[in-house]
Amino acid sequence: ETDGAVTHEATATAPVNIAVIKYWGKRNEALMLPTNSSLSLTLDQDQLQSRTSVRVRAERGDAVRLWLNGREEKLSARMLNLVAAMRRLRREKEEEAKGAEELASRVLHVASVNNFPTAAGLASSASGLACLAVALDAALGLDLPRAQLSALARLGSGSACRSLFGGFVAWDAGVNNATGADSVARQVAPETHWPAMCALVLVASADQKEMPSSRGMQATVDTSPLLLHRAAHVVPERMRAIERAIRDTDFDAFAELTMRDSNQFHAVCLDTFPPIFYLNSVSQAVIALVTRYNELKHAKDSSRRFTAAYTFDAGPNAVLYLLKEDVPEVLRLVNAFFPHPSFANDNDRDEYYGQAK
Ligand code: 2P0
Repeated sequence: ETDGAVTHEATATAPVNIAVIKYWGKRNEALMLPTNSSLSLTLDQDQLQSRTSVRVRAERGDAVRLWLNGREEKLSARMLNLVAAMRRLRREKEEEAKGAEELASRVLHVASVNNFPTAAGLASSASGLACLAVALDAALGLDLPRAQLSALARLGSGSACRSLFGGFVAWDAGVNNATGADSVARQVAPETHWPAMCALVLVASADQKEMPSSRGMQATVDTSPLLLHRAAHVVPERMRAIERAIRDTDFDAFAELTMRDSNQFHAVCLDTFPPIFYLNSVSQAVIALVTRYNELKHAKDSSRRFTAAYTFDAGPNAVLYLLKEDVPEVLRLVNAFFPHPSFANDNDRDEYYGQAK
């Protein structure tokens, strides 16, 4: 691109979040309203992040082009929605402030990279769409408040609304089906509230999943009676309980709720017809290992019941939540049971790890 072609440019980064009470299902797809509330932890931005640059070009038009991890891709309908909503806000601003520079109908180029495997069930859409909202906000000079950016990010991907906040973040389902105004993410506690809390991300496979989340959850909404039970009778109490566990920094309560909710999310996937399988044999081995480790470790020491809690999203990769003091022991355990294979050459290694490298 020549210098004159780009008039405004902004780059933003956004962190991944991993839910402990899982979002799965929309009651309204146009407004992106979930069937149940959810709660996640935003991970350290230095480890897993998306980075997105938005360039506003000199030429007029409503075209938007996207490069994801260096390859040009078509924008999804939801991304186009998000861009359209933010261009509308820019247009309103221009109409209010006479003489404001005309940016609302200019060609946009978006480049986004993840420093981790994309679409492998590691919440890449959450960080990616959160990042897009923040970068567009800056490139279009909107300067919107965080809560509004969160609601805009939700239009791109539900879980993205939680990545606008750090620490422990709830997304309340809300009850308003006309506007969705009360379906908002809010910070339950900042990361400094429980600094010992750590996440270990175990990559069992960096392959892209076969069933994208949005299609999978719609199939669940359409066919699973268990989802109705979960949304009405399980999640509301779990949201209260996990907020209590976080407030009291009660790791046992936090761990049990986390593992039970991961299990139930995968149960509703199995209850979908035809069924959806995100866990594989490695995931099952991780569940067995964590379960047995917790049992053996705390058989004699009844002051606690859990040292590590597993959770799985829409893919086979595990995230373990645990306290900092226990990281070395759990890492040793994981490395002993799942040793890194050795490779004859770089090609074999790259093939094994897919995009993860
Ligand atoms: C979550 N997941 O709460 C749950 C747990 C996966 C399992 O949010 O259709 O990519 O874009 O709203 O947010 C994955 O779903 O789906 C997800 P859309 P999204 O993190």
